[in-house]
Amino acid sequence: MDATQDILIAFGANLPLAGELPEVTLRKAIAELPAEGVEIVEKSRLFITPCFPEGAGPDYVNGALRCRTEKTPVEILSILHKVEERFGRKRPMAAGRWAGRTLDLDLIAVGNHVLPDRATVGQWIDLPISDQMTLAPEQLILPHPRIQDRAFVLVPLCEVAAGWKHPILGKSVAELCAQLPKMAKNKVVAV
Ligand code: PH2
Ligand code: MG
Ligand code: MG
Repeated sequence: MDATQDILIAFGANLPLAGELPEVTLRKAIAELPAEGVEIVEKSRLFITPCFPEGAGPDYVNGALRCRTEKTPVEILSILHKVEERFGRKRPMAAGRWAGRTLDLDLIAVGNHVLPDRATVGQWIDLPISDQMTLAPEQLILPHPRIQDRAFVLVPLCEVAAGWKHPILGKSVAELCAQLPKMAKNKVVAV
């Protein structure tokens, strides 16, 4: 892989792990990435964000990373899953698609890669909200198909990758963030 490409990772947690607060778990989990070959270039602040869907669980702590690595996208994903498992994450999640979690590490983008192809990513981007509740892609989709909707991803991402341009939507992180309702952004509060 091209080691100069920006790897964007969103992280979050809303359940304690062995009595430790989500922000403690997040800091420990992120600290494990370099040993796995994922170098952290920049880390956002941590933000408290209302659970999505609203009322489905405790607030999350969210943030974002810009990283460098020579790993492939699929290798990065498996590293993220491995670290999630070390911090109490179980797959598949018994409690459902958007259940609370002790640790969530989401691969948001790898440079301007589109995986598996533009048509498939386009379909996932356009998925109606009713289907988003029940359908989850089986293969890795890049860029992550929901970034443009989510203040809890875009606000932290603005701190580390404001200029990254979405290869399908043709907009930067800063532009996507500017498009979100003010109300949604105001609820994403730096710790
Ligand atoms: N992650 C989810 C579901 N809901 N809500 C917030 N605020 N932040 C998240 O990271 C989040 C969520 C599934 O990954
Ligand atoms: Mg995830
Ligand atoms: Mg997630």
